[in-house]
Amino acid sequence: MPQSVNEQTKTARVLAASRRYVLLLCDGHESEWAKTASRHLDLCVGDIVNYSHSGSELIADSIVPRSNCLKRSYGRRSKELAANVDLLLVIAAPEPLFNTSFIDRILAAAQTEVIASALVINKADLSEQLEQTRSAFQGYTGVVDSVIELSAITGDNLDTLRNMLSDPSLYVVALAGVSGVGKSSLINNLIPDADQTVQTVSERTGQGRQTTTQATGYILPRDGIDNLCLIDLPGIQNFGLTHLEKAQVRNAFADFAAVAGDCQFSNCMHLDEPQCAVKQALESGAIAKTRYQSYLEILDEIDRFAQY
Ligand SMILES: Nc1nc2c(ncn2[C@@H]2O[C@H](COP(=O)(O)OP(=O)(O)OP(=O)(O)O)[C@@H](O)[C@H]2O)c(=O)[nH]1
Ligand SMILES: [Mg+2]
Ligand SMILES: [Zn+2]
Repeated sequence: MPQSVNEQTKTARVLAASRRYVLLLCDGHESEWAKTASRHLDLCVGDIVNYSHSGSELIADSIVPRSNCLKRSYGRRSKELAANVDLLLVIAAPEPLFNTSFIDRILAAAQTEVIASALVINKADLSEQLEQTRSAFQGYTGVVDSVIELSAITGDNLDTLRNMLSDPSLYVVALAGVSGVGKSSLINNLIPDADQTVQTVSERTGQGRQTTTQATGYILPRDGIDNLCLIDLPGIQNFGLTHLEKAQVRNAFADFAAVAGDCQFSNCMHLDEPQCAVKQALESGAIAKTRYQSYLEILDEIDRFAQY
């Protein structure tokens, strides 16, 4: 086997990225800061880079092609959130934090990039609020691969999540959710020394530690298999999708796509077309009204962006 190239170039996973520096997971366990070779090398958490040594410094030279990239956008600006994601965990919490607009948008972004997803309802210890919200999140069973309820504080049902994360086909799992749902609390529960990484990242970026402002990858050691990279994505208010085509949005709503074969027109956008199976599913309650509302809002946003 030819070894010459591999001896010079090593690859590493990006755990955190600031303008000119990236935190790399080298040799599967050591995290070290590296300088990016060029300001045009736009890296995000989850990326795999080729790196080399320059004196005492590490240099991130180039990017290994991504299998996918979770993005959001507003107008012409688009932001890459995480790359090479094997599973997206959408973290939610009972009312008043149950934000269907955010959930539907990030699920559409994931579906477009062919990223598997699960919905995790945290704060299940708040039983009264949980009861009030349960019917809303049960509407997601036809949308995501699984829906689980747990509590990062009491540890209730956390084993279900641990089992899910012990799947050896997973290398990168991203956690996303609006601010306050408990993403960092969950990561701290799964990885007791996660706090130390936060310290390293905030020293470099000069940012505070309370609310997560930078996407950060944490390493979850696993028995007998490769470590898992868990990405804590910052709480996001406006999850824009103006980088998508309308037809992509239509295809990204998995519950709509499941019935759309029965629409009269194969290219039905489920708006004013006759004999639309999605509209019928909406009327019968098989598809949640909030899902359809999110869909209309995303299409409307793309229209408004196209006009200006
Ligand atoms: N009752 C209850 N409270 C929780 C639970 N998990 C987290 N919290 C609380 O919810 C608040 C927010 O938790 P964080 O982990 O900081 O939330 P986050 O999603 O990381 O928020 P951002 O970093 O702002 O995006 C904290 O006060 C936690 O103590 C839970 O399972 N039950
Ligand atoms: Mg956080
Ligand atoms: Zn239709």
